[in-house]
Amino acid sequence: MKEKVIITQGRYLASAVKKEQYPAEPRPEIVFMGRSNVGKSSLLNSLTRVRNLARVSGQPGKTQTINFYEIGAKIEGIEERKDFYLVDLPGYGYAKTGREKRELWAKFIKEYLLSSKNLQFVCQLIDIRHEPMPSDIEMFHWLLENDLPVLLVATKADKLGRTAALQSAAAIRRSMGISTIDVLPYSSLKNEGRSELLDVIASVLVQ
Ligand SMILES: Nc1nc2c(ncn2[C@@H]2O[C@H](COP(=O)(O)OP(=O)(O)O)[C@@H](O)[C@H]2O)c(=O)[nH]1
Ligand SMILES: [Mg+2]
Repeated sequence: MKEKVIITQGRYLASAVKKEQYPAEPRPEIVFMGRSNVGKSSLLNSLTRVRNLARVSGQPGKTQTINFYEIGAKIEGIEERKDFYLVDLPGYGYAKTGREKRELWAKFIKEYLLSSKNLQFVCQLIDIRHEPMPSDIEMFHWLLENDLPVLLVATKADKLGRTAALQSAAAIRRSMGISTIDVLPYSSLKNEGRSELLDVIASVLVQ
Protein backbone atom coordinates (compact mmCIF):
# COMPACT_ATOMS: atom_id res chain seq x y z
CA MET A 1 0.00 0.00 0.00
CA LYS A 2 1.33 3.42 -0.90
CA GLU A 3 1.68 5.62 2.16
CA LYS A 4 -0.05 8.98 2.26
CA VAL A 5 2.67 10.55 4.36
CA ILE A 6 6.38 10.07 3.87
CA ILE A 7 8.83 11.48 6.38
CA THR A 8 11.63 12.84 4.22
CA GLN A 9 13.85 14.08 7.01
CA GLY A 10 14.12 14.12 10.75
CA ARG A 11 16.81 15.51 12.95
CA TYR A 12 17.32 16.61 16.51
CA LEU A 13 17.19 20.40 16.62
CA ALA A 14 17.46 21.69 20.17
CA SER A 15 16.78 21.16 23.85
CA ALA A 16 15.22 23.76 26.07
CA VAL A 17 15.20 24.28 29.80
CA LYS A 18 13.80 27.79 29.49
CA LYS A 19 11.61 29.83 27.17
CA GLU A 20 14.50 31.59 25.45
CA GLN A 21 15.66 28.26 24.08
CA TYR A 22 12.51 27.38 22.15
CA PRO A 23 13.21 27.31 18.38
CA ALA A 24 13.16 30.74 16.77
CA GLU A 25 11.56 29.55 13.53
CA PRO A 26 7.80 29.08 14.05
CA ARG A 27 6.47 25.77 12.76
CA PRO A 28 3.54 23.55 13.66
CA GLU A 29 4.32 21.58 16.81
CA ILE A 30 3.11 18.12 17.75
CA VAL A 31 3.85 17.24 21.32
CA PHE A 32 4.51 13.88 22.99
CA MET A 33 4.09 13.38 26.69
CA GLY A 34 3.71 10.59 29.17
CA ARG A 35 5.22 8.95 32.21
CA SER A 36 8.88 7.97 32.13
CA ASN A 37 9.49 4.67 30.34
CA VAL A 38 6.11 4.71 28.57
CA GLY A 39 7.87 4.42 25.20
CA LYS A 40 8.04 8.02 24.01
CA SER A 41 11.51 7.94 22.51
CA SER A 42 10.80 4.62 20.83
CA LEU A 43 7.61 6.04 19.32
CA LEU A 44 9.45 9.07 17.93
CA ASN A 45 12.01 6.78 16.30
CA SER A 46 9.32 4.50 14.92
CA LEU A 47 7.18 7.35 13.62
CA THR A 48 10.03 9.12 11.82
CA ARG A 49 11.91 5.94 10.93
CA VAL A 50 15.04 7.74 12.01
CA ARG A 51 17.03 5.33 14.12
CA ASN A 52 18.31 6.91 17.34
CA LEU A 53 16.56 10.19 16.67
CA ALA A 54 15.46 10.08 20.28
CA ARG A 55 17.44 8.19 22.87
CA VAL A 56 15.78 5.03 24.10
CA SER A 57 16.79 4.49 27.67
CA GLY A 58 16.48 1.69 30.18
CA GLN A 59 16.89 4.36 32.85
CA PRO A 60 13.66 6.22 33.42
CA GLY A 61 13.51 9.85 34.38
CA LYS A 62 16.61 10.83 32.41
CA THR A 63 15.32 13.46 30.03
CA GLN A 64 14.64 16.72 31.83
CA THR A 65 14.59 19.00 28.81
CA ILE A 66 12.03 19.81 26.13
CA ASN A 67 13.51 18.34 22.98
CA PHE A 68 12.62 19.67 19.55
CA TYR A 69 12.99 17.53 16.44
CA GLU A 70 12.79 19.11 13.02
CA ILE A 71 10.79 16.96 10.65
CA GLY A 72 10.00 17.23 6.95
CA ALA A 73 7.16 15.32 5.34
CA LYS A 74 5.77 14.78 1.89
CA ILE A 75 1.99 14.49 2.02
CA GLU A 76 0.03 12.89 -0.81
CA GLY A 77 -1.49 15.49 -3.09
CA ILE A 78 0.48 18.40 -1.62
CA GLU A 79 3.23 19.90 -3.73
CA GLU A 80 5.54 21.48 -1.18
CA ARG A 81 7.22 19.72 1.69
CA LYS A 82 5.66 20.29 5.11
CA ASP A 83 8.09 21.15 7.88
CA PHE A 84 7.12 20.81 11.50
CA TYR A 85 8.44 20.00 14.97
CA LEU A 86 7.93 16.91 17.04
CA VAL A 87 8.35 17.92 20.65
CA ASP A 88 9.42 15.43 23.31
CA LEU A 89 8.55 16.48 26.85
CA PRO A 90 10.33 15.07 29.88
CA GLY A 91 8.45 12.18 31.46
CA TYR A 92 6.23 12.94 34.41
CA GLY A 93 5.28 10.92 37.46
CA TYR A 94 8.71 9.49 38.09
CA ALA A 95 8.58 8.30 41.68
CA LYS A 96 12.27 8.78 42.44
CA THR A 97 12.10 12.44 41.56
CA GLY A 98 11.45 14.59 44.62
CA ARG A 99 8.26 16.59 45.00
CA GLU A 100 9.99 19.92 44.55
CA LYS A 101 11.56 18.81 41.28
CA ARG A 102 8.25 17.40 40.06
CA GLU A 103 6.53 20.71 40.71
CA LEU A 104 9.26 22.57 38.85
CA TRP A 105 8.78 20.13 36.00
CA ALA A 106 5.04 20.75 35.93
CA LYS A 107 5.53 24.51 35.92
CA PHE A 108 8.06 24.38 33.08
CA ILE A 109 5.97 22.02 30.94
CA LYS A 110 2.72 23.84 31.51
CA GLU A 111 4.37 27.15 30.68
CA TYR A 112 5.53 25.69 27.39
CA LEU A 113 2.15 24.13 26.58
CA LEU A 114 0.29 27.35 27.32
CA SER A 115 2.70 29.65 25.50
CA SER A 116 3.21 27.68 22.28
CA LYS A 117 1.33 29.44 19.50
CA ASN A 118 1.92 26.65 17.02
CA LEU A 119 0.88 23.66 19.03
CA GLN A 120 -1.38 21.40 16.95
CA PHE A 121 -2.13 18.63 19.37
CA VAL A 122 -0.69 16.64 22.24
CA CYS A 123 -0.14 12.89 22.06
CA GLN A 124 -0.45 11.60 25.58
CA LEU A 125 1.08 8.16 25.89
CA ILE A 126 -0.23 5.49 28.25
CA ASP A 127 1.22 1.99 28.58
CA ILE A 128 -1.43 -0.34 27.17
CA ARG A 129 -0.82 -2.87 29.95
CA HIS A 130 -1.68 -0.53 32.78
CA GLU A 131 -4.61 1.54 33.93
CA PRO A 132 -3.83 5.25 33.72
CA MET A 133 -2.16 6.52 36.90
CA PRO A 134 -3.50 9.53 38.82
CA SER A 135 -0.75 11.64 37.21
CA ASP A 136 -1.96 10.59 33.73
CA ILE A 137 -5.57 11.42 34.53
CA GLU A 138 -4.65 14.75 36.09
CA MET A 139 -2.54 15.73 33.10
CA PHE A 140 -5.25 14.68 30.63
CA HIS A 141 -7.85 16.84 32.34
CA TRP A 142 -5.46 19.76 32.63
CA LEU A 143 -4.92 19.60 28.84
CA LEU A 144 -8.66 19.55 28.16
CA GLU A 145 -9.33 22.39 30.61
CA ASN A 146 -6.80 24.46 28.71
CA ASP A 147 -8.35 23.67 25.31
CA LEU A 148 -5.35 21.71 24.11
CA PRO A 149 -6.39 18.91 21.74
CA VAL A 150 -5.27 15.49 22.98
CA LEU A 151 -4.83 12.15 21.28
CA LEU A 152 -4.35 9.25 23.66
CA VAL A 153 -1.83 6.72 22.40
CA ALA A 154 -1.68 3.30 24.06
CA THR A 155 1.95 2.20 23.75
CA LYS A 156 3.60 -1.23 23.62
CA ALA A 157 0.50 -2.73 22.00
CA ASP A 158 2.56 -5.75 20.93
CA LYS A 159 2.69 -6.83 24.57
CA LEU A 160 -0.99 -7.79 24.42
CA GLY A 161 -3.03 -9.83 21.99
CA ARG A 162 -5.50 -8.05 19.75
CA THR A 163 -8.58 -8.61 21.92
CA ALA A 164 -6.79 -7.68 25.14
CA ALA A 165 -5.37 -4.58 23.44
CA LEU A 166 -8.85 -3.42 22.41
CA GLN A 167 -10.20 -4.09 25.91
CA SER A 168 -7.35 -2.19 27.42
CA ALA A 169 -7.90 0.78 25.09
CA ALA A 170 -11.54 0.84 26.23
CA ALA A 171 -10.47 0.67 29.88
CA ILE A 172 -8.10 3.62 29.34
CA ARG A 173 -10.95 5.60 27.80
CA ARG A 174 -13.18 4.79 30.79
CA SER A 175 -10.52 5.74 33.33
CA MET A 176 -10.08 9.09 31.66
CA GLY A 177 -13.79 9.70 32.07
CA ILE A 178 -14.45 10.68 28.46
CA SER A 179 -16.10 7.97 26.42
CA THR A 180 -15.73 9.73 23.07
CA ILE A 181 -11.96 10.21 23.17
CA ASP A 182 -9.87 8.27 20.65
CA VAL A 183 -7.27 5.85 21.96
CA LEU A 184 -4.77 4.77 19.33
CA PRO A 185 -2.91 1.52 20.04
CA TYR A 186 0.72 1.77 18.97
CA SER A 187 3.63 -0.63 18.82
CA SER A 188 7.03 0.86 18.12
CA LEU A 189 8.39 -2.65 17.84
CA LYS A 190 6.03 -3.52 14.98
CA ASN A 191 5.30 0.01 13.74
CA GLU A 192 1.61 -0.63 14.39
CA GLY A 193 -0.48 2.51 14.55
CA ARG A 194 2.19 4.37 12.61
CA SER A 195 0.20 5.14 9.48
CA GLU A 196 -2.85 6.14 11.58
CA LEU A 197 -0.78 8.58 13.62
CA LEU A 198 0.88 9.96 10.48
CA ASP A 199 -2.60 10.50 9.00
CA VAL A 200 -3.64 12.53 12.05
CA ILE A 201 -0.46 14.59 11.76
CA ALA A 202 -1.02 15.11 8.02
CA SER A 203 -4.59 16.26 8.62
CA VAL A 204 -3.45 19.05 10.95
CA LEU A 205 -0.55 20.05 8.69
CA VAL A 206 -2.70 20.55 5.59
CA GLN A 207 -5.35 22.65 7.34
N1 LIG B 1 7.69 -4.39 23.40
C1 LIG B 1 7.79 -3.06 23.27
N2 LIG B 1 8.68 -2.40 24.04
C2 LIG B 1 8.75 -1.05 23.91
C3 LIG B 1 7.93 -0.34 22.98
N3 LIG B 1 8.21 0.97 23.09
C4 LIG B 1 9.18 1.08 24.03
N4 LIG B 1 9.52 -0.13 24.53
C5 LIG B 1 10.55 -0.38 25.58
O1 LIG B 1 10.23 0.36 26.77
C6 LIG B 1 11.40 0.92 27.36
C7 LIG B 1 11.28 2.45 27.46
O2 LIG B 1 11.25 2.98 26.17
P1 LIG B 1 11.61 4.53 25.86
O3 LIG B 1 11.24 4.77 24.45
O4 LIG B 1 13.00 4.87 26.27
O5 LIG B 1 10.59 5.27 26.85
P2 LIG B 1 10.52 6.81 27.29
O6 LIG B 1 11.19 6.89 28.63
O7 LIG B 1 9.06 7.11 27.40
O8 LIG B 1 11.20 7.62 26.24
C8 LIG B 1 12.57 0.46 26.50
O9 LIG B 1 13.13 -0.67 27.08
C9 LIG B 1 11.92 0.13 25.16
O10 LIG B 1 12.62 -0.84 24.44
C10 LIG B 1 7.00 -1.10 22.17
O11 LIG B 1 6.23 -0.58 21.34
N5 LIG B 1 6.99 -2.47 22.37
MG1 LIG C 1 12.68 9.11 26.37
